[in-house]
Amino acid sequence: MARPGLRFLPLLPALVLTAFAPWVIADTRSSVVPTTDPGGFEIEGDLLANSPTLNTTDWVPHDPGTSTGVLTSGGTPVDPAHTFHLIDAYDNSDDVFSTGMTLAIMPSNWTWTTSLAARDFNNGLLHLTTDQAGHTWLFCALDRKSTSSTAFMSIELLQGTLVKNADHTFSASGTQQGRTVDDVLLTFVFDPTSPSLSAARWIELSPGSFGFSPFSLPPNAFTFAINSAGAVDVPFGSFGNPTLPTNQFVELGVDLVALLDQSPITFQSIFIYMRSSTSTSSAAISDFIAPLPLNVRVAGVEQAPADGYDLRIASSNPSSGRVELELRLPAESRVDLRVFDLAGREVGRIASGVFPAGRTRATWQPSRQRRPAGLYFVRMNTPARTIVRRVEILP
Ligand SMILES: [Ca+2]
Ligand SMILES: [Ca+2]
Ligand SMILES: [Ca+2]
Repeated sequence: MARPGLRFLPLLPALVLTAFAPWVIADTRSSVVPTTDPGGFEIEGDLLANSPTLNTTDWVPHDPGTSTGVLTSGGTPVDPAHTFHLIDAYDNSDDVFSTGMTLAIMPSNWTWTTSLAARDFNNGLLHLTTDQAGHTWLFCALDRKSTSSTAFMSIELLQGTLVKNADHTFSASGTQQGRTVDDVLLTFVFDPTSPSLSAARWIELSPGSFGFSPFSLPPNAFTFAINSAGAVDVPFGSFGNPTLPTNQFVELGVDLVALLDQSPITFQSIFIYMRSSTSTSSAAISDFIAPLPLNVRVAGVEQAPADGYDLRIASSNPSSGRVELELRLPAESRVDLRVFDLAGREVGRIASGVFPAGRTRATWQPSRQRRPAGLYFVRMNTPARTIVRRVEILP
């Protein structure tokens, strides 16, 4: 279903390294995200609106306060175009991946069975909304039955369709047996003492060889919280109970703008599943929630931003060496142009000074010895605006 009301403006992502060393940001980051939901959406580790912060939106209604839930107390989405309540079976009636399924097996080859999940979900809550800057946010809340081990919760955003079939297979339309270059995989590590969120992107690692490649989440582009402080109310029920015990609930929010580069992209499916580790290849996959069909168009920003500032990669990207850049300024302006690696280390200063209005060319020539192949960010700073573009340097 189309969501014409949503607008997605991309920005800076990153990739690189190996498929085995995800860029992980640890820390619990409770916050009220300034979305257009009344009062903003509160990510603090419970489901109740107006609590503890008054007049903030959350998953379910709660008095007192002026804001409300995006679901009813019974768990029904108030706006079914933007909020989804996925319900998964639990205990022995659950649909789970067959033994031997891993993240390295392509979706078209996955199979499932019915049994008790090693790591069990019951509810998956999703809410797509927009912040005051026009960025689209994806909020997700998940429960888990067991606290006996760390849970690795995956949220995969696929450009292709993904359907669970009655004959215990899946049908997936993505280009590489179900996945498509630039599909996104978010992973929440539910470790109560060290929770973290990481992201990876499906890329062509070498000609004909594909895999997930980690990329950093910009610091202001995500938030998450678990119920480490105690049980939380779940009015519509979780694993048959009206509350979820300590450390069995997580909610997170991601600014989708920050996951994307300049290229427009459409996600047609969102798929939530558990896996056994952070590995994006060998991890066993266990419980899943039936994939949700979406049609979320994330517009590119090849079109210059309305204020006239822009930074474009004028040479091919990925690049085998020299990177040509084009700066666009609506007025004479001080500009600082630098390059950073995935860890945020500055690796190059391209230009610094006052530049004229209009278009100016600049060049970054990475040193082959000091700048290994991988992903870099080019950042243009002006007093009015900061723009970051992703550049991939090929081996
Ligand atoms: Ca909350
Ligand atoms: Ca399931
Ligand atoms: Ca389940």
